[in-house]
Amino acid sequence: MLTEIAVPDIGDFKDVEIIEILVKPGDSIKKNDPIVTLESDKSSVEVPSPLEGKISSIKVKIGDKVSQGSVVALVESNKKTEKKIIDKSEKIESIKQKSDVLPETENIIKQAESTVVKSEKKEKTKKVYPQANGTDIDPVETKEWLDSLDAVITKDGSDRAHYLLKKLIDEAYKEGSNRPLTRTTPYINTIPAESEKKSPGDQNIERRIRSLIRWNAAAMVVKANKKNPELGGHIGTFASAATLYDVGMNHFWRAKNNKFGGDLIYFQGHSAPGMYARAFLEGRLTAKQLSNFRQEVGVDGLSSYPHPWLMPKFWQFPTVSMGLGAILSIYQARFTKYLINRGLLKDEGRKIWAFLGDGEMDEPESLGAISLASREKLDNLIFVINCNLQRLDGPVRGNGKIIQELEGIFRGAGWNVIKVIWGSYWDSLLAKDKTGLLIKRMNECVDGEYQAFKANDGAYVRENFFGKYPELKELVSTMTDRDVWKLNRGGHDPHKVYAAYNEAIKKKNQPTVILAKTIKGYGMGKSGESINTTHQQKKLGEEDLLYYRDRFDIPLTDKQVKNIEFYKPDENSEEIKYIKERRMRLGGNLPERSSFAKPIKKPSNDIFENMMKASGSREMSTTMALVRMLTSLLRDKNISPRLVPIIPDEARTFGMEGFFQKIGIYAHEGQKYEPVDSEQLSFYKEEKKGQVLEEGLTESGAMSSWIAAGTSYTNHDLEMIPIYTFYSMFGFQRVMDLIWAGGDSQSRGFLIGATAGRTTLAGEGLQHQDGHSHVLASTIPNCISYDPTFAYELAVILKEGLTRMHDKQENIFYYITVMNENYTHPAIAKDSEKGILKGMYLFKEFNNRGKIKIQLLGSGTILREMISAAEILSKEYNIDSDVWSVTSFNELRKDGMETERKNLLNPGEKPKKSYVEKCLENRSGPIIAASDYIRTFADQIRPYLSKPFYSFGTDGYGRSDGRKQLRKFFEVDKEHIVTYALSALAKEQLVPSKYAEQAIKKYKIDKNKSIPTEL
Ligand SMILES: Cc1ncc(C[n+]2csc(CCOP(=O)(O)OP(=O)(O)O)c2C)c(N)n1
Ligand SMILES: [Mg+2]
Repeated sequence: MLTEIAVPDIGDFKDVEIIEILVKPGDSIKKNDPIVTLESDKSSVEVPSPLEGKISSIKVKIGDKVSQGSVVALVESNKKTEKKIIDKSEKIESIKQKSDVLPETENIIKQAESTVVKSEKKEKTKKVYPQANGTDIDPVETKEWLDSLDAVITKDGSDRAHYLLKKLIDEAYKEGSNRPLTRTTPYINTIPAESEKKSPGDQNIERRIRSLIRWNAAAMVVKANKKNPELGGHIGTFASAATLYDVGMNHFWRAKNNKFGGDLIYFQGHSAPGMYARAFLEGRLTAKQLSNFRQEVGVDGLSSYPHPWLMPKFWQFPTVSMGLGAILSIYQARFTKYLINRGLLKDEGRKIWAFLGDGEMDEPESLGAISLASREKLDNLIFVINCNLQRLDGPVRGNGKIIQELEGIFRGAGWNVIKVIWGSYWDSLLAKDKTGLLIKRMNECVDGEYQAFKANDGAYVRENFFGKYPELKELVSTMTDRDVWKLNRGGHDPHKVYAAYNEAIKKKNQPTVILAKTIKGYGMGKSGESINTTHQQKKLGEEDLLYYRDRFDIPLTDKQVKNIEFYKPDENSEEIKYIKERRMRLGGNLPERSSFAKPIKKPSNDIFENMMKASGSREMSTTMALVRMLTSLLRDKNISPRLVPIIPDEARTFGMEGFFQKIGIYAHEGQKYEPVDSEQLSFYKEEKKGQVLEEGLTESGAMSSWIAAGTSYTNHDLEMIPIYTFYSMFGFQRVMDLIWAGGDSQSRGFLIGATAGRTTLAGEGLQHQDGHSHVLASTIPNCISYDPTFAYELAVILKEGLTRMHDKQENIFYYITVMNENYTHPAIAKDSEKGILKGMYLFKEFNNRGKIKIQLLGSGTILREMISAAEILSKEYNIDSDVWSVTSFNELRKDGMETERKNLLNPGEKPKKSYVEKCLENRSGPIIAASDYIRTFADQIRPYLSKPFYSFGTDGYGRSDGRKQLRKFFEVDKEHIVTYALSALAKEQLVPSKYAEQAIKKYKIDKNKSIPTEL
């Protein structure tokens, strides 16, 4: 039967233009295949077919205006008509007309009203309880309760005990008592000693290996600093974390190989020496490389911190800017699940581990995304926070306890928290502590005291920790001071760490955080153990080095120690065999960066074809042009699955809501509700296989997703094409550090600064109007940035970007600004592609008037002001001009810089010309350049020009007004350009100065107005 395909509910829009017809009569179509594309001035969406069949006829043509219900095509189908969407909306409409309140709603209201009356009548009995004030008012009763609990644990296990406790708490809450504080648990290990899974490793060998790694890591820093005291480095951090890394390396972290994708480890940035020291024992780095730690210029040295840019075969994740490792790893874990749920990656149970400092947790980026991790049930994510109680200057929480604080925060956010506070030597003391006094003492000490205990000795601990209560002093009375000193912290106990890791990897449906208590500068003795200056200790004297050697039994002679020699046992030694065997079992080496991703085939040319044509009288913004191109790319079978549109709650602003329905919003649990706009074409469709990453209001999170997707070619051997579209002001300015890390990570992808430009975004004012993102973008070496004006420029840039990043696999990324100003777009001029990509091309020549000429360079929407200015100059003043579209002052500068450098280094050779010079050298007249960004943007080409050059831009804070007013205020409107052009020509004595004076009057330009940076 014949069925009509009609335009569904398209929200508030009416009379929307058909811009594409995607089928023709005779075509077989499947359900959801796009039939036509509609475009309003706000967005561009495809109308999908509600049924399968064969197109019988098309009822519209391009340019027609349609509204909800307009028939666009007839389809021959076997099934019954599926005019479901419209039918349903009609039904709801009829219900609405009958009564304002639905009958069900009325019933609910009635029921609610009746209970309110009843509950008011209920008399509350007020009970008076004795005030406990933290003391036990009835120890016998307490004991009975505790005995009962003990019995339940013994008989039915801890899960049952937990259930009963929860029941009691819920009951107490219902009865009106304060809810007991469950944010934190006592200051003891989460895993009781008897439940620990013991490490299967050979502890003697592992200890020896760990000691060697410790030594070599410290020696590397000391050696570098002896060579050149400028070099810096850290010993204390890795010294505190060595066991945490070693247990992972020996037993847990699986490397990438041809059978498995590999776990991903975010190493704490300044613990890098430890990773190098292990790689040295594994035979991956040489002693010479270790000797060149922090020396990367002209020698085969090692980066100070993890930098994939500088050590692209070793480091995977740049982490040393505190906080970035945390947020990046969370979004990495989420992106891994995204790829799995979209069916692009096999679920191999890979884990993402992030090593973080306790001081680092104060960074907003460290904690800012933890709720996403639990909400998305990221059980592939494990945080290990090295709680050595110190940061750079002093204690992290001298007056409190960082472990307890973090426990509360992470538990509150829904994480599985495992505290590893005490080492095995404490187990027997805790077992003997029947009254709970030891735990009480553990709870009451603050971190400042815990730090002091380890900065002193056993006698001090006996006196100041145990000594507070006679019973506790008695508890350790048979122990020597040395024994007391040996009471170790959990993070230094390989068994405790093993047990925690083992639980963490098994946890389902929750991310895990391991809070490991350690000692900063562990083993450094007086030179740096647990003292406030530990962090920056990079020079160890001979005495300190000898102490360190003895402390860890390093088989080096005094002389070797004084020479700060590295130590690596023979290849056939137990240690080397063990370390290699462990890594072999775990699939290979870590860290290691590689990529076996296949390139993505470049899209066919016709995807961009439409954009190369003139838009006729049809006005559109470059944002809309971008949306159209993305929509077309989503029809390319090679590109489509790899596109990752990322949006931080701004899709509607950019007209991208059409993607919601077309490719779905990623939601790991699908959609559990019927969206309020389910009747509409662009309804809010969440699904497990959804492609859009709708991040909500988090530019940092969105940027982290972009990096995860942009580095997927190395971390998952799968190239993806992230396109993160943001309010341009909230891009570089807001998350520059993450973008920098994205560059360091060698991410590939597109960053789109939308609603860009200081005067193009009207109305929003000072905090929104971006006039400098391009300048910020220019500081990132592998970022290629463009400020295009016309749709065809954007198309050329996008096409080239895809080719360079995914066909040629260059490790670059693109920053492109798009605007929301609507105007018509001309067709691409012949042979302008190269110029568009290089940064400028001749857009138009005004040549028919006289002899006087001026060069006008415009970028973004200000190019249009330039074109208008050129028309005025031509018509009213007989002045000719060449109008250049500058797509990238940043690219022009790069080329200028490079050319200038080459010329200076080859003084005897004929100087080469920069591209901008070549464009302008045979053109006459002064040069005027303007953009919607601060003058610095256009100024970048000044050194490479031999003619008088004037640049204009939007320096100063933005403000609210319409575009015309704003451009007048910032002096980048056509009137100012005409005036300044006349003035520049007068300065060259090409025209009389009265022209400019007249223009100033004519355009009512206030000469006495301050420059906008002052207003
Ligand atoms: C954003 C940022 N700010 C400052 C620093 C300098 N810095 C490096 S490590 C450090 C202290 C880190 O303390 P913590 O996180 O506790 O690590 P620990 O060395 O104690 O393991 C500081 C301030 C940095 N790397 N990044
Ligand atoms: Mg610390």
